[in-house]
Amino acid sequence: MQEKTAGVYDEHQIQVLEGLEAVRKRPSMYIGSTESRGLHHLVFEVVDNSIDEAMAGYCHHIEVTLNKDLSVTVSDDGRGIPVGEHPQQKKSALEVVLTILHAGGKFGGEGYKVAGGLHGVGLSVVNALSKRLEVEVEREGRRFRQSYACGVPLTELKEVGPSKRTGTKVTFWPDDTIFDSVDFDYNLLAQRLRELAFLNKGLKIVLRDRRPAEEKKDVFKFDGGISSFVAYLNKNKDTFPAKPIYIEKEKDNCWVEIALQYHTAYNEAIYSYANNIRTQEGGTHELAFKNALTRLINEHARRLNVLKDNQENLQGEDIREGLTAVISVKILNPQFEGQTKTRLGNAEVRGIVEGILTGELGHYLEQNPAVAKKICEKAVQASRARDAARRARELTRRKNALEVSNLPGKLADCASKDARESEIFIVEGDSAGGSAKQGRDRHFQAVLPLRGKILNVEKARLDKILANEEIRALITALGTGIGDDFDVAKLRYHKVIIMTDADVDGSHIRTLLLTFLYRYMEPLISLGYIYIAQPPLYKVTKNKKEYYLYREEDLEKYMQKLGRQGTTVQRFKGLGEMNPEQLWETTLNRESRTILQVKMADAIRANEIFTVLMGDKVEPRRNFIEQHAREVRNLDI
Ligand code: 0RA
Repeated sequence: MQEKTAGVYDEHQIQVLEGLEAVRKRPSMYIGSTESRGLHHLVFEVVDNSIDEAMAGYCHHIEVTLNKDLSVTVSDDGRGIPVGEHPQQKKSALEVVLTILHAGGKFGGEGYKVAGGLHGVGLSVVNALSKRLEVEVEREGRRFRQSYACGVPLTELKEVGPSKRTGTKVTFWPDDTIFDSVDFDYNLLAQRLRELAFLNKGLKIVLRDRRPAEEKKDVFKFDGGISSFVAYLNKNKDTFPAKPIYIEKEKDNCWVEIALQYHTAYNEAIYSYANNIRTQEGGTHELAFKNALTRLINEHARRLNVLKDNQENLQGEDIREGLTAVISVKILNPQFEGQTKTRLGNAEVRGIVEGILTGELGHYLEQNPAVAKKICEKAVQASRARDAARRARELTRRKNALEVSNLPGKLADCASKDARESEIFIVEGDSAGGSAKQGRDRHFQAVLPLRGKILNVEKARLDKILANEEIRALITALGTGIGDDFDVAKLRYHKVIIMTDADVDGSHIRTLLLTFLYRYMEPLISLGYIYIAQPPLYKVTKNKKEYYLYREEDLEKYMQKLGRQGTTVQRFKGLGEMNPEQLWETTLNRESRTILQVKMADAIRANEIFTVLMGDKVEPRRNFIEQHAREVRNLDI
């Protein structure tokens, strides 16, 4: 073998080198970015290949290990990447997969019935972006091994011994000259691997961290599949029915799995997937689910006389109040559309999902009339509340209360009308509000003081939320409207800065505000418009020189540096204790302040956090707070 390929530098080799060079020159084109997201993408890329093998029915166990030497190993018990010579390329199929762009697993024989789509850029991209990669394949009773550096083979494919099993093991060292950091985040990997285990029922995925002194390990295996997923999403809620409703059926090569369960709170959480990829923008499968559900529940509401003849049909959003659902389809040629390519476009899926849901859920509701009744009654209540909210909105709209032309009295607006340069400080309390109003730069900084605590929107329906004075002032000031009326283009300030005291009440108010923004104006968070101000905790004065300290641990450092003699320390308990100049200098002035941007790493995690922090159950909240008490500064949702 050695002789056969050594020294051969034909057009194929040149193409390979050009391909890998292109990946190394413009990594973001292939993996999105060279920041943390792109780095983790490498792992998911390798795992996706094993998942494909699992979807084809040949792999039952995947292990992902973060090694001490900063490499990552992904191994599976699938059939093993083929090692025979590729007829056109004159090298092993394994080497083709690892060196040629887009040479996924879909060559030779039958290929896969279903293959993971979207980010399938292939193992060759991972190889090109790794300073070293080692692959081991077991199949046909033998074990093979090959090593690469920056995508180029270091060795021939070698047979290294016999084997009684089959599988593939890939270990790679991400190139630290390409990635900003090669430090993997265990929790981020755990979240996606857990999700993949939910989406592929019975598949065992083990994640290990061998970097710290004490090894960490999680085993994800769910025999209930997405039914376990829904139970997990609802784990801190009061739910009905006790076990999620679960549907699984195949038609015309489209495999459909749906799980749903209601809870007593009000938010709707639908997560849809096509070939294991989250379809954030929805698509035909999600539309079909919503349509069929609306039709079914209306039919049952009439049949059960929960909805009278003279009453109008229930609307979809009423039927989905308090619903958690996961929809997963696996199909042959998924078409991804939309701005972020996360909307499923396949038209044929629509009829299939509608048919399956109507048949299966219809059957369930007939068999379980008590559950059917409870769902219908909840929807009727939601519909009443929505009517009340609409009336409240119409009333306030007539009075222009939610219109920009009638800005709230306590808003001190800025002079600029250009949202891109404008910012608004949402300030706790009138006294801090006063200082902020005097201290700000009124050209582009607006101030809205809020009195006391705003309503906990996690425990109230929209009608009650809209009746709340503080929330109305906030909605009007921001200008976007909420719910159906929400329009991000109408946002009046591109920086919305929450400024609360550095105490327990302050963080409570901040969480209430974030909960409201997350549940009713979510795009403001995901588009990065929301910030948290960082006022100082102390002022230290020595020889007429002033130092502002923003972190508890800095106090001792400064005291040692300056000496205790003649040094005075002022602790700011609240924003109100700072005069306008101090507030400007430390917290408002763009030149000198720090503000934290609120980021949303993961929609599922964010939903979970807000449920825990603001929902009904006390026990999970206490646990969460105990767990995270030390890291409150980094609580990004
Ligand atoms: C192509 C064909 C076959 C298996 C694979 C690819 C395969 C690729 C990867 C990547 C990671 N793990 C994998 N496991 C399998 C099947 C060839 C056959 O035996 O018929």
